Amino acid sequence: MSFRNVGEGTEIKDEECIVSRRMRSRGSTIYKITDGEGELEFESHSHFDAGEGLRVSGKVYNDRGFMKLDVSSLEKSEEAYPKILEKIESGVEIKEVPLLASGEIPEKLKGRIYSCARKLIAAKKLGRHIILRFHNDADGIAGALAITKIIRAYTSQQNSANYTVYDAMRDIGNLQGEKNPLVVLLDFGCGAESVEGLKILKASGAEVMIIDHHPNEGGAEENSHLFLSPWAVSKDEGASSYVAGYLSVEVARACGVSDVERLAPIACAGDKSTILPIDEKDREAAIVIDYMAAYSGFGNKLDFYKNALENRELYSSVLVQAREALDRITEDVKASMKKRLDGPVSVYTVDADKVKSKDFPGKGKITTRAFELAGDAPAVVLGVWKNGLSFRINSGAIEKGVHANEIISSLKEEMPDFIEGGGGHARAASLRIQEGFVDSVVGRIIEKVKEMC
Ligand SMILES: [Mn+2]
Repeated sequence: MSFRNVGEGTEIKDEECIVSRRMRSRGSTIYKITDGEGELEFESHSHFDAGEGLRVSGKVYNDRGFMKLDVSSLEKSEEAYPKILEKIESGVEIKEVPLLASGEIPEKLKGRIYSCARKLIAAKKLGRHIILRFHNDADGIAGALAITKIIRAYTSQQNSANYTVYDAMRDIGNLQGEKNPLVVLLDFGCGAESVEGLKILKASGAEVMIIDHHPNEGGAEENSHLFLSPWAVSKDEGASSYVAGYLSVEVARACGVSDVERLAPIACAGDKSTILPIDEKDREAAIVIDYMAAYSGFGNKLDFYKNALENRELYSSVLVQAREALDRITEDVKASMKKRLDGPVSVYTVDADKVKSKDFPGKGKITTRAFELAGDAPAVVLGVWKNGLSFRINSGAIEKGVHANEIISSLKEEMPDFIEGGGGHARAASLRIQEGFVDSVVGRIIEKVKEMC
């Protein structure tokens, strides 16, 4: 007997269900239970967790308009949870609106977008405990703003592109006692350095959703339950341009969330993607978010950004500061920029340590400024500092086969003693290098570019 069709006096016999909510009331607790189709309530002095699977029998009665169950028998059931979750997810109605971006990749991603939408709506219905970790830039933050229009989650800013073992341990610690939690990683988690952390997180029993556009260096799909990434359906170097914030907006739209579209071009502006038309307002919002993210620590909650986008005075003040900071570095960037290779693909370096900047713009943005100054001819721009470097590669060089992620993986093999880590996209990526060895790595990159074209 489905919970949906019950009336007063209906007998329920050994039905599997999940506790979707717990409410205290007059000395006892009211539990809301769902069988995936309908809901009932029962009162009990015993303790059950939200997300717990049960097998119940009893008789339905009407308590001032609420259908309640007078329980005659009740036992915990491990098998109930996956079955009912599946039932709820497949019953979620998806809003099939045309995607914002056109092309083969988003079309191929539709199924994955809908699966994420189903997962999130069902999680909301079941009151699942959700952790949402988002990358600390305009793309990750715009994406998180879109996802939190669907669900309520414990949000946490991730100031690194990798999901480390340390991150996994912290999440598992925070998830102690939560039944069937869901962890969403947004705009990070696809790098080779995330694999170990992901394996541990998944082994803990948490369900893992990754929404990311960084090249999948292996392990992200196998070590998650839902993987929304352009790299799942394409090997094309341009796949990265379907940024995480854009994908999140599509998930929110499939859930029927309105007023979320605006976040997609902001994410694109932040990550320099051209899959959607971008106007000045989007660029401004991306700068404001990036500036705030650079000055805010790990674990920052999302409301901070939401408020800034809604508070005009704060918004314009941050915008002025951010623009001034970006303008201020231009002279320093010009002065410390050198052409290191003149050829079919040129290589420039800029010494980011010689550019006066505190936390914003960071090393990546300093490299981007140099990249903008390098012109349109095929070029690789390397921002270098004492223990790392950042790549920016333009379309001309990409067409000639120079891809940062490929250079990085071969460097990791050739120079494992100096290269401490790194990764990224074909056009933008970064490396951590042992202090004192940056020059030799730059020398090797220049040789590689020479060999490639
Ligand atoms: Mn991104």
